[in-house]
Amino acid sequence: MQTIEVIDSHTCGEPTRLVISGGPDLGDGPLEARVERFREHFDHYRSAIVNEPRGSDTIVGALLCKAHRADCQAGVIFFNNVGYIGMCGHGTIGLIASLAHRRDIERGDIRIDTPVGAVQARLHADGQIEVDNVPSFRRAAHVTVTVPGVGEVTGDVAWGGNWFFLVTDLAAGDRPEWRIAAQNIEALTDLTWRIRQAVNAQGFPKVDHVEIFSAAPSATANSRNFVLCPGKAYDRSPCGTGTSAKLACLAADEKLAPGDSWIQESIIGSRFAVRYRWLDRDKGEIVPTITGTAYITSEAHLQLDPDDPLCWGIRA
Ligand code: PYC
Repeated sequence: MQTIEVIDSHTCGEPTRLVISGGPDLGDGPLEARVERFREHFDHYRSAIVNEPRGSDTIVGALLCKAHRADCQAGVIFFNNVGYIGMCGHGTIGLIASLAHRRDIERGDIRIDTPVGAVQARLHADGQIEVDNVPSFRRAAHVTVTVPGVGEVTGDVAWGGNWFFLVTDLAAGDRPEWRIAAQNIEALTDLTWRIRQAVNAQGFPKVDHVEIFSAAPSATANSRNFVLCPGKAYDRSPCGTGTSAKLACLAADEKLAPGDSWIQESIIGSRFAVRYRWLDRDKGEIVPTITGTAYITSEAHLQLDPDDPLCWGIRA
């Protein structure tokens, strides 16, 4: 019987399953090469760890690895129900909380290697975790796509560690079912899935997350969002990489000054506080900082029984 040691946590409601030991041996080298090895030769581990019957469509897996970059103390590869993602904001907060829970790290700074760059995390005494994300930028502004059954939708394409299409307030017209509210999750999932297909077909094949924004119901947050992840699950958290992409757009439009706080609320009402600094103003590149908290939900040893016909998970 093979076992995989994991720590489960949630960040603003979005789960992370950190693999401590028993995961695939991806060898050494840059993390971008190791994630390709994972995809090509060990994808059954991804499915065993996050898919049913041990997991669910919502769980983001995080394989703890040795760093390749000399200035990093640890490395991580993130994955979900359908594949691999570059960076993950809620997942990094979950990783730090889990390492602190194991007493592997103390309060202070830790630099983490990922397949899309290094990120700097800080664990504070009150449990708050800050993550300086990878450089983020807007690739294209005001892109209009024709979405079957919906009509024309205009949004921005931006990078925040993953590729996003960001749309503001589709319910402003006469479509109350697209209001960003928990009772509309099914309609919002269908809408954002259609938008993603249209965006992919109409010039941006790499976009794998779609994010819709509106004003927040309370004056204590700047915005509420609904984020569709690549495997059709919605993000319960405000999405760290998505909010980084949003900050890049706000910075480019001069709607938020460097250092000013932005409170991003998720569809379930959970929140990240975020800010940015310019990295290269001419190129529109910012460094976003995401602040949030994660809670440990379990420590477990996943059992991989060779007699179990669903040992490697139910694959879509
Ligand atoms: O927090 O960056 C994030 C994220 C990506 C997918 C789910 N959460």
